Amino acid sequence: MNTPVDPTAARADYYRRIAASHLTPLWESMAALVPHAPRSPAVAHCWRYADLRDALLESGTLITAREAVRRVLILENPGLAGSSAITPSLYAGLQLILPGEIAPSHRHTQSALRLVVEGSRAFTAVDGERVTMHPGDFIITPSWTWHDHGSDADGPVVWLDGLDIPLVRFLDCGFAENLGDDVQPLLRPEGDALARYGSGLMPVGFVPAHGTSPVFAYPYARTRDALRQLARANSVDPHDGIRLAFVNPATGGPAIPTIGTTVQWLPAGFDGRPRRATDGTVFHCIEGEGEARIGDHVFTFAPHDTFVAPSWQATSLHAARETVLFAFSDRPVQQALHLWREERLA
Ligand code: 1HN
Repeated sequence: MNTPVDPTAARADYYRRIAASHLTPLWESMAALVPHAPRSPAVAHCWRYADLRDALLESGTLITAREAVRRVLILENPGLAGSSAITPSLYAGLQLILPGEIAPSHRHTQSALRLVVEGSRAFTAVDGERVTMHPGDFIITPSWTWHDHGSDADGPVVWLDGLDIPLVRFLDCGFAENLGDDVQPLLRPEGDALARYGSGLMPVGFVPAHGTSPVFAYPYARTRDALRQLARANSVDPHDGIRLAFVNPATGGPAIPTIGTTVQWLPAGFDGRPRRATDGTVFHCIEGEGEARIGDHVFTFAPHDTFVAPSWQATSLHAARETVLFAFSDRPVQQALHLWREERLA
């Protein structure tokens, strides 16, 4: 009689032998590879500005913007330690610039967005045009455009950066270069892009140079006016309040091809219904205060706080006061690939 084979031991021995040839058995990992529904390694988290502001300002005593190139504290998802990512596809950070500093000009294939958090009269130059920053302004650096930052402010200026760094890393398509000079030459006066492309008008025969919105700065004053006007219409979505997407006026599509960006207004006392979607989303409170319920987590948020809702975790928003939230996600990428899903819950 042969000794019966212990299948567990035989398999373990087999896995060890094939591993030497860089082979692994699909049947051991199939369920994890093809889950029934998204099980994001990212976790819900809230970064409270009041808790981190001192540390951010302290970075200004330790390194200059020039030496750092970009003086940023990365908002790293606790579930994605070591990845510099806030969701599996997106990066976020808080950038500090002090009076008189320069963050030198460079370009990269990663797209970037800025949402100004505090301080006025810092500026960024993008592709030959400068824009002065004010709190709540939404500013875009399209893929492969020169950009540098500076500050004429008399105090610190901070903004939230969002980039598609993890996505570009995943696709192995990143390129970057330095201009060599600190600042790029300015080719147009400030305000040119907004007048030319962002006033419900468009140059006759305009041919876009790239997929990103030619309006590279969306001033908060205009955004806030639009929300103020719409708030009077009394048609508030039970899940989203009044939620508008920043768009490329040349296409009607997203302002940034790889990053969906929205602003939403919630009335005082708003008790939002939960929804979940496959695009893990970063929220930033511009005004107001409230509570975000994300999966099993509950976070209270106040102005300048940033929180993240991972893919497919039910999320509801509740406003103690009139509230404005900015948000960004990889939704345009998922939609282009026909992968995006949403569920609106009761
Ligand atoms: C970058 O260029 C900026 O231009 C901010 O402000 C953050 C993170 C990684 C790589 C490039 C900026 C960045 C970045």
